Amino acid sequence: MSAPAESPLAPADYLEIEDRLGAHNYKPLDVILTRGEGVWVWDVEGKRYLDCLSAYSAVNQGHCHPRIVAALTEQAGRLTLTSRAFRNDQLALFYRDVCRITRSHKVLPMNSGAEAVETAIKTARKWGYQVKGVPAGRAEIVVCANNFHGRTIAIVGFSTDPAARDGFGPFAPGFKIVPFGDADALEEAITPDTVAFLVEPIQGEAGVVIPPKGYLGRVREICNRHDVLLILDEIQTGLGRTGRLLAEEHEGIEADLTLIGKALSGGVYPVSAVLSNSEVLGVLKPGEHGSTFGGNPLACAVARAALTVLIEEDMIGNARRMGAHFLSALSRLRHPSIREVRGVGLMLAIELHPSFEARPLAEALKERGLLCKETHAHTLRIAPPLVITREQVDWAMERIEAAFAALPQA
Ligand code: IF1
Repeated sequence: MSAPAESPLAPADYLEIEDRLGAHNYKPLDVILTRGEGVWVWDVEGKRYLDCLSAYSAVNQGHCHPRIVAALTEQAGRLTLTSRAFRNDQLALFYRDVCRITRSHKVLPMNSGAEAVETAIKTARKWGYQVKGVPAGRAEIVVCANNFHGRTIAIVGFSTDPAARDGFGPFAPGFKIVPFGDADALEEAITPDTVAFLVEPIQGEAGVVIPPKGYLGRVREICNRHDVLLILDEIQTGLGRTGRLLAEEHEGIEADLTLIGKALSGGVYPVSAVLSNSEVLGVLKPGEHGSTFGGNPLACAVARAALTVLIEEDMIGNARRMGAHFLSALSRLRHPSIREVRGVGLMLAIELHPSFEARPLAEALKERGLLCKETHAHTLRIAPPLVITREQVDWAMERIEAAFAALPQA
């Protein structure tokens, strides 16, 4: 069959060129996508798939949401980039919207998630020296084992994943690692030089690891008592994914610094931000931090539209309802390979017993029209766009049941 007109290459040619010319830092499923709409994506041969990854939760609003794309094209034709050396007429509107929606006092816009994390680390250290009074050069930040916060040198330096870290040193000092979900371990790790605790409310890359109930509440209390900033990385859990605007709401707490990215643009454009609920961001002075693209008018217009549709179209409520429906359907799956099914909102995972690999399951689901990605060897992550309907969840479940039925029993 010949490829559609908009795809100039045959499928095999895409693979060959990527293999020959690209760095091999990914091992994608061999599906070549060319179009997306809502929960659906189409490959170059016209086959349709239900997207159960949502670009790692960047496409929470669904592919090519018309209102976000309209904001992008309208702004792209007017003004895209001024740099922060000048002002633009979109930045204030973005600040106003994002602070109102997240009830934050201040915001600092960046582009990628990793940049938001780096920004928070710099800000927390500066706060530690200027406000907390930590002696120069001594600031410590506590992080969790099995964290995922991005790919920069500082960030991979405090990763415990050998694939992310090994061979990339030397790294930045000043980080201490404690087990995730263990508030006592955090308290023991804190010293007078500790300026912040950086944590994901639910660990994504680790395999959708949900901490014990009450963990974040205790963490908040410990941070308060020791004058330590709580930095929540909500880059994956935020913006509706878990059925709340921010995952911190599940435990009724507020972070000092909250990091958002990914779905802040609906997957249309890289936009991230550091939100501050106290005056922590106030420690930064002109010249101390920045970015050529951070806060550009195109990003601001896109992000405002992405936040607007998330709220106006009740995607957060839908994530809560469809997440509960999906989780209860997944919980009824019966197969000897399944160790546990878990999730919050539409951040779901099926963990297999150690003798079963998740990758062949992802391949089998792809053949049946469902795109999922394994995380590590034994966990399959399921995270569709938040616009998914009950019928689409049921459609996905039929494929998941069929894929398990076709798996070997042992
Ligand atoms: C890759 C995982 C997801 C993140 C959290 C910061 C960042 C991420 C909690 C950095 C990014 C991505 C990046 C992607 C794989 C991916 C991922 F599998 F590794 F864990 F989403 F589940 N904090 N997550 O999850 O944001 O700089 O990429 O914009 O291959 O690196 P970024």
